[in-house]
Amino acid sequence: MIKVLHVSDIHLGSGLSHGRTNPETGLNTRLEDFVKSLRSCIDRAISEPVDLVLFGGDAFPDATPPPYIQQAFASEFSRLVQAAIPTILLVGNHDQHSQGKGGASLSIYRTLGVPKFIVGDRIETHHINTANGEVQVITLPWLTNSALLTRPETEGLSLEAVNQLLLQKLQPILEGEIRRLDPDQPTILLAHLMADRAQLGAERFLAVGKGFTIPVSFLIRPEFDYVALGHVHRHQNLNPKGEPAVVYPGSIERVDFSEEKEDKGYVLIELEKGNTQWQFCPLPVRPFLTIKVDVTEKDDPQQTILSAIERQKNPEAVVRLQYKLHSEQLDRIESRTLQKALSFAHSYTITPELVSQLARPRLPELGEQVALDPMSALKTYLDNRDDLKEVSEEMLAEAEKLLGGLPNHTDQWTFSASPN
Ligand SMILES: [Mn+2]
Repeated sequence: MIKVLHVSDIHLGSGLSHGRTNPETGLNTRLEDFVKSLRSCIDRAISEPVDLVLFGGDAFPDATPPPYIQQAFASEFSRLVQAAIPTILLVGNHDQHSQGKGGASLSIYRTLGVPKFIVGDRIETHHINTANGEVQVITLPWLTNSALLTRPETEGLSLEAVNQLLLQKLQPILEGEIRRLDPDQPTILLAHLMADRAQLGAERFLAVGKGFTIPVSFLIRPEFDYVALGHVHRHQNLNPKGEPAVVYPGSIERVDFSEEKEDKGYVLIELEKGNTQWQFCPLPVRPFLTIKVDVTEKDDPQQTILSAIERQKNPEAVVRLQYKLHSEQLDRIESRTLQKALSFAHSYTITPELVSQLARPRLPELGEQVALDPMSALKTYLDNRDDLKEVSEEMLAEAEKLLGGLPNHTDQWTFSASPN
């Protein structure tokens, strides 16, 4: 049996706005939190010890992190070098220059020839000799259009068509790797991708729909004993009822408030042909807390907010207070008092939202009796919005494009992953 630790989406240097400067170290406390989480993962890898560490990609927010952040990452991973634990660093979208190939922020590990370290920046099968036997790992880094397609091939195509084309190109390449596998050896696919059935965490906001989506059926193959994924920040297994497990460990710390309710951690795998087990190991990460109050109906809005804060006092938490009020309640809120009440928190933000008391009247042209096509409805709306006058032409043109590009069927996916 081969023990593997699978960790992903480290994003060291993200979410610094939720931290403050630690006077003792001069470092942002959120960076320290992320490093602490990473340290726990590496501690576990060494104490087990595992035979192999797989990093699923996205080391930093971008391909050119400042040196002190690079260093924080390197000092943790260098402990695996000392322990002689083989490690694969897969290249995610945040590790690439937007147009370039290769893992810009991770390629240094290959350049330096770090012993037993592999940088996965292409589709390739690695045969790794571990203390407990050999294991095969196919690396599938984040794919951009330019990795497999040329410009003339994609010109004028819709996003969906490019997606299909990319999959058609990827399939025979992956198939080629699979055919060359040794059927007796345990095998892992290590991939940074968006799978079609994944439930999104913060990645929805981090990657703004630039990439393409791969059907889970494409990844569920009897040749694989475990599919190690990176990219989506919410931990999940995309093949809960079958083999192999297709697992996103998720990010190791909360990158932003969209991850407030998610558990964070890494995955430990006991890899054995035909009998692979895995478990999610949670990390004790910093709590995020949203306090939402609607005081529009309250006689004492300030006290209502203060009581809501009082119920939630957790000095470890990153807190955001969001409250709704009417404009005439404004002078009954003292922001200093609110700030003082929140000063227990690790950090906090306050966002008031003014609720207008005049409900916007419906445009008579858009009443219930009138049936309009989407373009006429948008035009009517824009005709009534003087503030949008300057962009209305452009908006109409873009809307036309969007509507024109819509497929006339609801079945969005027709790709088949069957071997033939
Ligand atoms: Mn990613």
